[in-house]
This record gives sequence, structure tokens and C-alpha cells, in this order.
Amino acid sequence: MNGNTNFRGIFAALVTAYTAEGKIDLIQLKRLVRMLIGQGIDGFYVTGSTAEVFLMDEAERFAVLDAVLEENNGEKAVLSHVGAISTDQAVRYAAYAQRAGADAVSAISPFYYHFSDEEIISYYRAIMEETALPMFVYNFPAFSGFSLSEEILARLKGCKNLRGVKFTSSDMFLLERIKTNNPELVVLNGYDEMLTAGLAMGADGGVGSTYNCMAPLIRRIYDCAAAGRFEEARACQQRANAIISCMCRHGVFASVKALLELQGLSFGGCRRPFAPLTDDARQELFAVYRRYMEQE
Ligand code: MN9
Repeated sequence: MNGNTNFRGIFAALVTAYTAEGKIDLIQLKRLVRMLIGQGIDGFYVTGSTAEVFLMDEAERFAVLDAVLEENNGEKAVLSHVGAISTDQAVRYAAYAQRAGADAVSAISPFYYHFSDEEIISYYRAIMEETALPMFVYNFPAFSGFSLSEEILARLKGCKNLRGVKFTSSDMFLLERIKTNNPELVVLNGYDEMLTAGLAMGADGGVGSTYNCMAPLIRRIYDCAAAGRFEEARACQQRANAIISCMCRHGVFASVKALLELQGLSFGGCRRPFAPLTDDARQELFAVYRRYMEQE
């Protein structure tokens, strides 16, 4: 462990780099980690949705985590996403993250089969009881089909390593209720386009895919909000959202990777069935990005 256990601030949900042959490119990934540290990121969220984790095999998952930990070298907090559809797999991934030296784990709820609340609670309990790392429950109803509630969270609080929630939902009322009623938990905002709103409602920071390619602007949003300067935070958010809106239209992860090209990194596209970006999309993204990031 790095000893980076504050977990507040802005965490890049790292994208995955591929070589021309479709293998994971750990050299480019490490370059991104180094670049983001230089741009003032507070930490990394590794092998999450943004990393296309469900299109990766187990060995790749572990190799990505190892590479990030190696490059990070204890400088920033590293949260390792260990979620899976199987409790046993998630426990195994969490055990690996602990051995490898991650600072915390996070897990999406098991999906696809519409597991009951009881089954989902037992999944989280198993991960927390069978590994020692702090846990961030990943609430992402739009993709997982499961929505965290205050009641379920209260039941998970019986586990001493529950540390917080990665909250990817636009239900700002629920975000506020969770933080206000559980001030000891760290709440990390998940939709980048709503970061200012999340921070205004009490979030301690954010995790985001778009942070990979616009960390300086996200840093300003966070710093302004932390200083209570919400007008300025909102102005930065409006610029970020002009870019995010274009990214959402063309596919967020492929767009992040294309925009990293502007910073000299070569990440390739996304794995199938994600579609490649068209040339028109790429040109539009570059133009919007240059227009709204140039003031940074
Ligand atoms: O980590 C990300 N969610 C996903 C959170 O990747 C599914 C967000 O950063 C979104 O990509 C972003 C765009 O909607 O807010």
C-alpha cells in the first residue's frame, strides 16, 4: 500500500492503450500515468468501466494494475476496480489488488441476472470480509441495473472496510442524502458532466474517464468548488461539457483516446464490439477540444 488513504480529489478512470495488434500497451499506459501526475491528478481508478474491463481477461487486468502501481510508485492513491459478475472472481481480484499494493478496491454490483438486494449485499460483504483493503461501492444504475439505496448502504456499513461510494448517477438528492447521513464515507462523483453539481451537493471528489484528456480543467473545477467559488467552477464545467457532449455523441472511451493523441500518446481504439471513430468524428472532437481547452 502507498499510504495514500485520503481518497479526496480527482481520480482519472484510466483508459486502456492497445498496440496495433490489439494487445494492451503498458508503455503508453505508464506514459499517461506520468503525464496525469504532472497535471495534478490526485489518484487513479484502474480497470473500471472506462478501461473496458469486461473486454479484458484476468491476466490483462492484473498486468494493467501492476503497470499503474509501478509507474505511480506510491505517489498518488490507486483504487483498483475488482467488480465481476461472480463473487469468487471479485474476491480473487481483490486479493490480487491487495497483494499488488493498491490503496483501495471498488466494485460494480454483479449484473445481468438481476440479483436480489440480499445477493448483492452478500457479494459486497464477501469482498470486504475476505480482503483488508478499503472498499468503494460502485453505484452505476444505468449500466448495472441496480441502484444503491440508503437502506442497503446502512447494511453494508457493518463491514469495517467500507470506505465510500463511487456515485455514477444523476440523482443528486441521493448523493446528498448519502453524504449528509454518512459523513465518514468518501463520496466520489461519477458523471464528469455533473462534477460541479456533485461537489456542490457534498461529494469529496470525482472519478472520471474524461479526466484522462482534460485533467487541468477538471483540477480547476475541483479547486474552485473546494474554495467555494462555484461561479468559476460552473464556468469551467460549461467548457468541459461542450467537449464531453461531443465525446458522448461519438463514444466516450474512443474519444478520450483520440484526444490523447493531441498530447503525443498513442492509445489506439477500443475493443470490439466498440466501433472505431470515423474521421469526421475525430476532426469534430479535435476542433471542439482545441476551442474549449485552449484557455487552460
Ligand atoms: O467513471 C465514467 N463512466 C463511464 C465514470 O465510463 C461509464 C464517466 O466518466 C463517464 O464516462 C462520463 C461521460 O458520461 O461522465
